Amino acid sequence: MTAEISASLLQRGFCVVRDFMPADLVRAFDSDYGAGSQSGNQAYSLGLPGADSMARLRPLLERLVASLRTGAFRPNRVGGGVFFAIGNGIDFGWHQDHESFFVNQTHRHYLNVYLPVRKPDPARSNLSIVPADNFAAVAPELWAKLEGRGAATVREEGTRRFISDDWRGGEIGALDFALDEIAETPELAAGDALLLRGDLFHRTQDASTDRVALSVRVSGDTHTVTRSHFKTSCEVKDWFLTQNAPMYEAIDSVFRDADELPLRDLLERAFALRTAAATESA
Ligand SMILES: O=C(O)CCC(=O)C(=O)O
Ligand SMILES: [Fe+2]
Repeated sequence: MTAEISASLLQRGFCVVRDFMPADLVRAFDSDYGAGSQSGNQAYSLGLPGADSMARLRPLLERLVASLRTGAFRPNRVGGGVFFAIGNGIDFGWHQDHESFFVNQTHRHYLNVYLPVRKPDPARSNLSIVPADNFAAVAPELWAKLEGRGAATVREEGTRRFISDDWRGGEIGALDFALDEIAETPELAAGDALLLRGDLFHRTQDASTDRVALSVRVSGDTHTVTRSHFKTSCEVKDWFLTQNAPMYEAIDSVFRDADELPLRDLLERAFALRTAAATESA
């Protein structure tokens, strides 16, 4: 099973693991969602899970991460989780994730563990995704520019369709086909896990049911991140920075003292600063 997961993440960029979470933990997350705690990120409305449920999920994630250790795709650092809920207005078009790219600066070893915890209909309100091999088969040159990356959105202007670069501004390339033509939509039930590489394009399948999914991110944290990447921006990135200002200010202050450092050090220093700030303002 482990070898299969590693191989599909490498070749296709995703993999479904059925019944990843036991039913009682799914129920605990569903009731966490009901308690209504919200992240301070104003870019979208994200719910926050409880610390107890996350502590119970963590060993399952650590086991998954350990099983990927010898593969060519090696996320290693389990982060926090957020809820993507249709009831909170989540209904995204085609994109590669933005904020994880602004922080990690690459999606080479970045994994989204996407876990529906309230799922009225397995056939609806899933994530539609564009598998890496499907993209590479129809547009190899464009996919070569996108693989391992993030912060990109499919946009339309009149009849023209293109992929915008929401990190540096401008566009990455034109699309002469719709991503829907090469997309796949794995059917998920509550408790299943969709493992999804950070560089895959994905969108909300539909907003017709009251679905809630927990998304936990696993970073590869050994590569070097640079001030110059962090300082590179455009209108869209500038907007994200203002919507989640305390986090980006903490990162900015780490880069005041360092041109570059391993991602793991950036995350630890920025987290320490934010904790200190929270204590001061409490
Ligand atoms: O839950 C959704 O519909 C969107 C989730 C998403 O974009 C993500 O997990 O990055
Ligand atoms: Fe996303």
